[in-house]
Amino acid sequence: MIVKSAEFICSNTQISKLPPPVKAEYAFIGRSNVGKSSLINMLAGKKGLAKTSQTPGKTQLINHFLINDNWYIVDLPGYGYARASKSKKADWSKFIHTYLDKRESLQCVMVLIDSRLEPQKIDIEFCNWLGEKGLSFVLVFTKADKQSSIKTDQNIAKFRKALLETFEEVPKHFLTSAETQLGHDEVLAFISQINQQFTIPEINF
Ligand SMILES: Nc1nc2c(ncn2[C@@H]2O[C@H](COP(=O)(O)OP(=O)(O)OP(=O)(O)O)[C@@H](O)[C@H]2O)c(=O)[nH]1
Ligand SMILES: [Mg+2]
Repeated sequence: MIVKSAEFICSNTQISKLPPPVKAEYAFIGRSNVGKSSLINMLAGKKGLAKTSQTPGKTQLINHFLINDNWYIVDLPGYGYARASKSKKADWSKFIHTYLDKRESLQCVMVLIDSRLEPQKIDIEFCNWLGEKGLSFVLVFTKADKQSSIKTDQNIAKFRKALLETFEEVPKHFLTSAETQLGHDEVLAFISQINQQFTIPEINF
């Protein structure tokens, strides 16, 4: 897929104010600072589209970006931001879980995992929650440029093994780098394939 246009549509804290669920939508989620906003910019080919930061906790809203006038990328706040207050963490968590569970047009959750790290409990737990809810998801390993491919492969293998404790089959995964554009074509091809089968969901108002 070639991205011809990418535009910011809206930021929200309220589910009721999201754009109508009439276009295919892909949520990008993962731990704070994993590289969600950077990956979105890399895929969209537009550097300043989603705001990135070295300080975790930058993205605090549900942000919709319209790609090719046809489908949405959604940038979500990271989970596990240690310095947020307990009540704020609980608020975000409830809000994100409600969004993921209820959004009719959500086609796939892109779960971002830092490829430099050994499996983290919080990521495994999040995947397990998606599994329990029956939401389809893929794993997107980020920051592949930061270490040797041997190390990356080891971490991916460990993560897949950890998921096999609760899943019969491990979901598809992608290896990416916002720096080198690794994974750009593969992730967009995957999304394009799903888009072709998208039909507007029936909504009960
Ligand atoms: N080397 C390298 N650095 C990256 C990559 N992706 C992100 N970063 C850096 O990691 C930091 C966090 O990136 P963001 O894209 O803001 O991360 P985020 O997941 O959106 O963070 P929050 O919105 O705070 O949850 C920034 O300093 C980025 O430049 C990558 O693929 N390679
Ligand atoms: Mg962000």
